[in-house]
Amino acid sequence: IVCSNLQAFQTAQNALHLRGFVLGTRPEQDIRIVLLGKTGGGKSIAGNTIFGQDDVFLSDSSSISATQKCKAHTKNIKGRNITLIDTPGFFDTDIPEEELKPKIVKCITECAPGPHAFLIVLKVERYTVHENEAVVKIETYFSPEAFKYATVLFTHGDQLNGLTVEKFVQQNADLNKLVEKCGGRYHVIDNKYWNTNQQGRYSNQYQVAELLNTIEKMVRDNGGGFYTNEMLQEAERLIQAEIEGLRKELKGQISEKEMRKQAKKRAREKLLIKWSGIQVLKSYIVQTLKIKTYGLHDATIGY
Ligand SMILES: Nc1nc2c(ncn2[C@@H]2O[C@H](COP(=O)(O)OP(=O)(O)OP(=O)(O)O)[C@@H](O)[C@H]2O)c(=O)[nH]1
Ligand SMILES: [Mg+2]
Repeated sequence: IVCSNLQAFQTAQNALHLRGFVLGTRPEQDIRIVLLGKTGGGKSIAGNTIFGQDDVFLSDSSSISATQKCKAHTKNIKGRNITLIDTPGFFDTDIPEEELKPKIVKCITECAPGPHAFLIVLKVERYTVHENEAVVKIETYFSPEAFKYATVLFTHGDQLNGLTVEKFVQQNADLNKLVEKCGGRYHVIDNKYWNTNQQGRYSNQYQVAELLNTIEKMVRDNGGGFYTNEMLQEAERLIQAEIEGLRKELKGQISEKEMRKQAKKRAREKLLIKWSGIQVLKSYIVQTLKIKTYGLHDATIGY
């Protein structure tokens, strides 16, 4: 009896493990990661660092706000399709509502049916009131549910000046609190000075590999699901409807990937009209980051 109990226990354990594996780390499953943070924090270049390329997302040191529109790019890293969604500085922007609307709608359609991970991009720098504001703002926008999917990514790691990143976080109560809300998940890169560091903990290569491990683990811990809410779901429904329309219209003349791209564009135009009555900026962002999460069973996957 003891033996068969043990066997049953092991079978259950294996099944559970397998379930976690199947749901969480299906290699064919795309992982969608959205980069969020203040303007000039290094979101775009961090995207390039993660992809190990310097030309995916554009950055311009001479302008105040370099990224004007959300841009998504997918690359296969170690057999896994990683999509990064770069955003403009949503958290500190004074852009008028009307200008912001299409940007947010683009972000929602690029993330639909929802991101697996939010990367909160913050600079390593001496603490200022200004920085504190950004941290507090992020905390108010993120619901506890959204924090389950969030990781802090520090840029300008060179400015640690020999301090360990753990010490840097500990030194600051608000930062510490933010990191704790993100389940203790954080990494540090330097988009300028650590590209050529080949070894050691403080090199981009090491930190990016660790970051992707952290995200994989987080996805697994979240049961393989991604963050979603009503707006993201609505966007996805519309995209799927547009794909169906295009499939009939074009009868296999274009690839699935191209079809989804075109469908997203059409969906965006419709959503802009549909959501035009909604008081945008704050409500969009708040709604995007709040509400509930669906597990894999409720979600559409496979692209
Ligand atoms: N030294 C150093 N400079 C960096 C680092 N990351 C970004 N920069 C510089 O900071 C500036 C802004 O970087 P971006 O990646 O464009 O910042 P962003 O967050 O995308 O900014 P917006 O698109 O305006 O929201 C650029 O001039 C970068 O070269 C870093 O880790 N170290
Ligand atoms: Mg940018």
